[in-house]
Amino acid sequence: MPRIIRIAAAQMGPIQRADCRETTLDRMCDLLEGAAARGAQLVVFPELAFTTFFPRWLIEDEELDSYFEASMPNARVRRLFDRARELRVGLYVGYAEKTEDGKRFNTSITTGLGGEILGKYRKVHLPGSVEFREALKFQQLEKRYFEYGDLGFPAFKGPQEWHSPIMGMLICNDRRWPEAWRVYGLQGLELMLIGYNTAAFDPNGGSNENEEIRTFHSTLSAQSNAYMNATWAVSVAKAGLEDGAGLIGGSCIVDPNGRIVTEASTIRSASNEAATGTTQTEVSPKGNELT
Ligand code: CDT
Repeated sequence: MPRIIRIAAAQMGPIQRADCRETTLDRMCDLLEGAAARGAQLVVFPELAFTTFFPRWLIEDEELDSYFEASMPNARVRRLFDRARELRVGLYVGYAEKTEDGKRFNTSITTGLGGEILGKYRKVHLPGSVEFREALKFQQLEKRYFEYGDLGFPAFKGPQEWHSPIMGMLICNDRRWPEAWRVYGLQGLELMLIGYNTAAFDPNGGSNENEEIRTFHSTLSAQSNAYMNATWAVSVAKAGLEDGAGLIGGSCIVDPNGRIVTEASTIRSASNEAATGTTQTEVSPKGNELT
């Protein structure tokens, strides 16, 4: 029997440092509504979805704190989760987490139809540096702001309404490391969810890799690892120019044969959908629908 779940990859456009949370949340709610109207049962948002990619800046004190969530959901983001629950849609959302004992992680959660947290993941492969690099306008300070994820790679089961898929989560740079996928693969992974913020070019003026090869590597990571682990993969970008720093798009949904079922064609905000099952023969005829 086919096991079909309809999933939306909610690629987001850029979020500027000066943008307010409410506006970003409005945008996320719009993407959620659009996806739900087209039958999505699960909407996948990017890494650090509520804010700009703040590790590119040296930030301290109050501003730094403002990027972190002390609990999830909380008052600042609750309406997204409330609406998802009303619509009976699950969410994957990446966010900056601050724990009760003051630890900071780059985290994602997946919620179920009733808003319950099905799984939580803390990013293991943190790129960048701890130290501020004086000579550079744009930093990559994930190692300064976050601790290495301490939850391992914990697979979890989706609800019966999604045909109980064995699910896993990764965050951005994690997707480039086959061991991370393999640990999930050994737990019987059927559906991998990934959010990312990947630079489209060196914002400090270097010219080592262009946007095309960066997007190719992103897609290649999803396709090759999906194939090698016989899993579906949903890989979702925050894309476009954030305060002059470019982010690739390239959001895609990949089947267990490593084939792209649907992908974003622009770096704009978009909700791309595909109905997924556990083999390529279970993909619905609407699998290639694009917004
Ligand atoms: N946000 C994030 O993890 N960015 C990384 C940069 C890695 S440098 C190859 C990424 O994988 O896009």
